[in-house]
This record gives sequence, C-alpha cells and structure tokens, in this order.
Amino acid sequence: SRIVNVALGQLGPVQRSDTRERVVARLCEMMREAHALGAHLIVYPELALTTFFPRWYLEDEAEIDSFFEREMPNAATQPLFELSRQLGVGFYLGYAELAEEGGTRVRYNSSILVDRGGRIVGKYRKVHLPGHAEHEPWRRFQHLEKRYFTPGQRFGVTQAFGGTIGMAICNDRRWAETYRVMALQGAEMVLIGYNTPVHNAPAPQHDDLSLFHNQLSLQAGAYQNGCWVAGVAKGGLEEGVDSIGGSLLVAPSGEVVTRCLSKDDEVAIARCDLDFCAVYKRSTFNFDLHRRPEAYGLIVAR
Ligand code: ING
Repeated sequence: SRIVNVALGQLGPVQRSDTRERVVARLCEMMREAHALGAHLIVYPELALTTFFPRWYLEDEAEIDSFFEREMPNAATQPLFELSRQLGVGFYLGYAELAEEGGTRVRYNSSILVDRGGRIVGKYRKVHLPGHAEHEPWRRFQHLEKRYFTPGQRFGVTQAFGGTIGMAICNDRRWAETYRVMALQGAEMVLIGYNTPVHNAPAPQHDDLSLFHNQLSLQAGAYQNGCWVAGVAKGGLEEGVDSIGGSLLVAPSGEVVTRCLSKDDEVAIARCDLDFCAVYKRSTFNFDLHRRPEAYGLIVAR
C-alpha cells in the first residue's frame, strides 16, 4: 500500500485589506495542525494569497498587478516553504501568476505542487476560465477571470508522494475532460482548489444547489477515473460576496472520506491508499479494455 495522509487546508475569507503575510501565517498555522494530525500533504485553495479580485472590474493595470506574484517562492511565501521543509509536509497552492514570456507579461491563474522537502515539483495553469471578459454591471458582482487571466493549455501529472498526482483549479472540476485527460496519464490523485460564490449570476436558480454541484462534480470525477480527488475552498463572506465551503476528499469509489464542516480556516485529514485506485482502473474503468476512442471524436471538435 502507498499511503498518503492528505489534509484539506480550507481557508475562510481573505479580505482586500488582508496582507499576503497574514494569509501565509494562516496557511502555516493549518500546516502545523495538519502535521500534528500526521499529514504528508496539505491542499490549499485557488488564488489563496489574496481576496478573489476577479469579482471587481479593475482598469488600473498596476492595481490588477498588485494581486499577482512575480516569482514563487517570494518574500511573502518563503515562510510556508521553510515550514514545509522543516515539518516534512508538502503542499498544493493556488495563486495569481505574472509570468514573462519572450519579453511580454502574461497573467495566469496558477498552482504549484511542493514536495515534503519544500521543493516545487509541479506547476499548473487553469485551463477552464469561467465568467466573462467585459464589465457586466447588471451583475451583483463580476466574475472577470476571462479578462484577467490567459488560459493554460494542458493538464499534466507529476510523480510525487509515491504516486501520480494531477492538478486542476476550480471551474476545471466541473468538466469531465479535466479528470479523464489526467487519468489517461495515470493520475491516482487530483488536487483542486476553488473559490465558488453561492450566487451564480447567469443562473440564480442554481444558487441553492451550489454545494451539491460542487460535491457531484468531485465525486463523479473521482469515481469515473478511479482516482482520489481533493477539493478545497476559500469560502465565507469576502468583500460582501458569500462563497461556499464544502471542502472534501473523495475516494476512487466515489465516497466522501472527509470534509470540512465550517466556512472558515479548517483542517480535515484522510488516509489515502493510492493502491486503492487499482481495483477501479483494472475493472470498471480499465481504459485499455473498455474505452472506444473511435466513438469520441466530437469531444475534441470545436
Ligand atoms: N469559480 C466558480 C466555479 O466554477 C462558477 C465559477 C460558479 C461557475 C458556479 C459555474 C457555476 O466553481 C471559479 N473560480 O471557477
């Protein structure tokens, strides 16, 4: 058996005035608690270092850039990397990345996987950017991810924690393709952070189902690909916008094995045996035996 003790590191709200240093202190506090519980890895949310700024229509480039990290680690996040190395606890962290590509600046909604030695071993850039690109004043609040970020181009996997680990971010978890592309690369555990407002402006009738749709998406992804899935929220009332909590960890069976109960900073932990994936990948979801790619062409059609 290849056991990974995985902790959910759910964040409560991060207000605009909360500094990165203050947030990192909260993340460190949860890492210490997770370590005390025997964790090897702690999973943090999407855009964990700042408030969810895509809720605002911002025009000043410098103001937009103020929410982004130019390098990782950096002064604000170094304490988290230090603690990771010191305690032997790896982590998954979402943040806004300002990259330089051939002399031009590109903004991504990114995440990194850090091993138990505090070393970055994987990096991902969010593929499915939800929301809209132009100011839509009819909304109670904006969701301008298509304005502020460039989409990532691929779902990769990383050999870490004794197995094959996949990375995804927020809206990615609602799309079946996300999990399948990584499962086809052997993913045994997929790590996902999210910021999900309760109110979905284009379809307010779904608001009461926001926690259900979160859990449904994570359970489906896990079961249909024979892999573990961790989904971790930044929730609660942020700058007047209420977001769901509902962080949970799903086994390859589709069963929820642990969850957070609050909408605040909260640690939950589970013992994940990566070998448990095999019984699903070898039978029901034996891709080589049962998949019919010749029938799936439309999936990659535009
Ligand atoms: N947030 C939301 C998410 O996919 C959303 C956006 C909410 C889409 C509700 C559809 C319905 O969880 C992010 N950051 O992707």
